[in-house]
Amino acid sequence: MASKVLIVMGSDSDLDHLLPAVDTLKELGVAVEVTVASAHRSPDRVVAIARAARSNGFGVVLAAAGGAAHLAGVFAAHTTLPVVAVPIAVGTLGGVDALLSSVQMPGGVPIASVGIGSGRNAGLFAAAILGSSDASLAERLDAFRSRQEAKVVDADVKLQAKLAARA
Ligand code: RP5
Repeated sequence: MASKVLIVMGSDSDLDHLLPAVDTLKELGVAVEVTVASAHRSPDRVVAIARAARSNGFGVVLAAAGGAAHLAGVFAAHTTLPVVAVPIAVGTLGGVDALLSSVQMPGGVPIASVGIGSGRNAGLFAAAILGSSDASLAERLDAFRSRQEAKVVDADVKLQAKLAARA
């Protein structure tokens, strides 16, 4: 069963935005690998990685790029694995350019996209995709949601105490 997540970044300068995805996937016990490949600076490398991704055991790809981001779309052109874009904020347009490049793919080779710089959500979404055919991972995702919910409840308890102290 394909159980690994591949994170491909257009530049090593994108890494900080992807670390939350790496950390989240590790927390969920999902194997993840990160590599750099640029659709315009190293197009042959992107094609080679994309074509080998499925046979290398990957089930989902997160493709992060900034500017006129085309990495996710180019990657998806060379694999039928699900590809999720992570638009990165660089330059004068603050990531809106990368977001629109990601969500406005012409018909035929779809990709999904998370929000600008949303590495954590990208990791969670990749886990959800793999979890759709992995009951054990689905259970870990349920446990993650429960921990997350408990933090909200805990925050509310503290908030109520703080407000009561002001009265
Ligand atoms: C994109 O250009 C990369 O994904 C990065 O977000 C942006 C800037 O790259 P560097 O100039 O920092 O290498 O292709």
